[in-house]
Amino acid sequence: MQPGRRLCLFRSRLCALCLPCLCAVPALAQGPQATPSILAPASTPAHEIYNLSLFVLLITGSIFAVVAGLLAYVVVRFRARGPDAEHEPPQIYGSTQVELAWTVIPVLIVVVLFLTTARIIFAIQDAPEPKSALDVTVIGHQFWWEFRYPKLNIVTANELHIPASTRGAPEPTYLHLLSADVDHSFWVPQLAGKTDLIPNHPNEMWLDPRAPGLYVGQCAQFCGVEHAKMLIRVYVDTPQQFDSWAENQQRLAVDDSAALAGREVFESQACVNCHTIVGTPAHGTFGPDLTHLMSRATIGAGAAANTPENLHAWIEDPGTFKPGALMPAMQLSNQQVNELVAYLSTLH
Ligand code: HEC
Ligand SMILES: [Cu+2]
Repeated sequence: MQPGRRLCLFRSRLCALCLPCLCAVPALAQGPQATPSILAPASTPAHEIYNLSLFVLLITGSIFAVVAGLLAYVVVRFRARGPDAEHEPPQIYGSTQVELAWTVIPVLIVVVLFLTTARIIFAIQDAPEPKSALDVTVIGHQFWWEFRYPKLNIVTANELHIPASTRGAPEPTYLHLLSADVDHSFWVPQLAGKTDLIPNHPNEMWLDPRAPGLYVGQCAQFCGVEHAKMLIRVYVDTPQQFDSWAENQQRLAVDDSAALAGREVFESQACVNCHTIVGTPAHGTFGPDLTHLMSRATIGAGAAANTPENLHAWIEDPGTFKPGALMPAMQLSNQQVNELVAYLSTLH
């Protein structure tokens, strides 16, 4: 069965049982606004987690209300007052009924929470990958994301493009999570829970957002000094937008003779050891693929906007934006940096 369907069935059963009002809330909160909020789910796994957390909140909130209510009642009702303030109240010991009640009821509550949670975890983890799914390999690096689309022959960084899924034509994206160095964690709260990227231990997760737009997230596992600047941008495109994006990514790098000077600087420096520009001798894989650098809104995994001024400052010294970044300041002359920026600016 298709994953979205199975989860929906489960959800509708849950709703019919006990959550008729709560299920309406995420629908209202849904939307393409870029927020790292867990309260605005926009993809099936995120919806499931959101509904589960409301269910847990409902139960624990009721326990709190009952306990705090009884406590308040007892404090007020039996406060010391009048003539018998001096006397101790009657002491009661060993009530089997009370003991049983406060053992059995919490056990039942914990069992219900456990089963509901386990059921949602399995429903998300075991969802079979449909044929229409898009596969993306996500590789965590200190301190940026590499995205590979093996079926489409695309490699990019930090900004993930995926097609919007529709009820009629579900197009979930399956992420295969790997790491090039240390532990990282992929977390876009509106789309799914966190999943770690662990060296030598491939993990998986999937997303099926329906509303096109930008969704933001970040690395959620401390991975080194620049961990906080390891941001993720997920662009959910309409099918047409996605196709034209993919088509552009599959092209070789633009070869603009006006930027020849910059290209020569790039190819004569160590840049080529760390960066790939498809269609040129640059085949490095230590840093982000720069073939279509201009198709990205940010540089340095969200550390700065992708503008000529920021590119200039970045090449002069990446530490301006990201002090622990693993790209060295290349000690180039101002003219060389200007030429490099002119070249990189042609890489659409
Ligand atoms: C030792 C390897 C290394 C060398 C040499 C190197 N870079 Fe980088 N570069 C990186 C890494 C790693 C990153 C990602 C840093 C981060 O985001 O934390 C990066 C990021 C970049 C970015 C931002 C890309 C993006 O999408 O975020 C640009 C632009 C860039 N490098 C240009 C250059 C240029 C131009 C040169 C040569 C003058 C160069 N790099 C030399 C490793 C290198
Ligand atoms: Cu990280």
